[in-house]
Amino acid sequence: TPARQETATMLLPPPSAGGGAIPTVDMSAPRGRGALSRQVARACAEQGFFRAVNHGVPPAGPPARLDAATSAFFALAAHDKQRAGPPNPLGYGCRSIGFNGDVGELEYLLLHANPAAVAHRASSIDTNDPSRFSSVVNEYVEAVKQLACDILDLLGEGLGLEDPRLFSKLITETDSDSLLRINHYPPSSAAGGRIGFGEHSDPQLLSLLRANDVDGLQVLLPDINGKDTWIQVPADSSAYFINVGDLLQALTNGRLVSVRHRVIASTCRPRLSTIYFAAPPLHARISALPEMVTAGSPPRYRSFTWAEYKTAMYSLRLSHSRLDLFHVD
Ligand code: GA4
Repeated sequence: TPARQETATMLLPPPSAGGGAIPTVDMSAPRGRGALSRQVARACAEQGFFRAVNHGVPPAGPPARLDAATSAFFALAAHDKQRAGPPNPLGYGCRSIGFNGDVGELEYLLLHANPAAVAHRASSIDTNDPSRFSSVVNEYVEAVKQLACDILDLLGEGLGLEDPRLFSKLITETDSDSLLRINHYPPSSAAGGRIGFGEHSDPQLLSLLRANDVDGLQVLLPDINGKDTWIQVPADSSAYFINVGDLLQALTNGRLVSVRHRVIASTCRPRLSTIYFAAPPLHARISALPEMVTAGSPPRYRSFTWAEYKTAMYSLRLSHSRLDLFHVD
């Protein structure tokens, strides 16, 4: 059962300190665009994960303003925060994750990234100045969406797609289903740490995470012997951590891999992270791109819509490898 798996991970040897195993990509393209697109595609194919530096989002701008607004919200009394909950699936949540019994040592805000949805939620999150809260969220979403498009275009180029902008077009549609999640992990003194957010892969196309300088994120990467190993991702508040989601794995017929990751809360300071989940519209049909299908690699997954995938994901536990349900054969 998933609950038993979670306990088991805590009994494993401590994860490797993995600064070196995590690819770092300098988004300012010091070696030119061609080299950058190949580097991004390679990281997403081999690890499904990389650290983006010189990404063009000024830390003192939208990220700092969003951190201030969300920290102020998490500092409110519990009953004030509950006004923005329960997460159904959007809104304020505390400990409980999803609808099937998953729990983690955290509280969070889950918002739809579109401005109308943000405006609708804002009045229960910042009762004094909802329009300020909305504009802080919207300007952050604009900045991070731009970075997401840059990365998706580089991936399209690096993979040699006939239409290199195909991925980014999915997330710039006005009815794109992208989300913003802000996680607040309280400090923990438990030996070995406690599960902040259990092992899972992200269902969407691409996730872009920014956090304060408190460690906790771990990714499951293949080591030199090809065996999967949990790698500790050293905190870097000036970087974005990018991971491939299930939909990008399906569209590329498995060329890009949706990485499993988790958060272990084990420090004396709270961790604050903000993740943008870039997603297509609900009606978008997901099937392997013709360029990714060859005689040697036939389609791995049956075609599905994002709406259909979401229905499956909300009916399953967090740790489920849900893309397996769509595997052909
Ligand atoms: C994991 C990635 C994102 O945080 C998220 C999560 C979602 C939720 O918290 O509502 C899910 C989880 C995530 C996948 C399986 C289901 C749905 C909790 C859960 C048990 C917002 C998402 O899109 O999928």
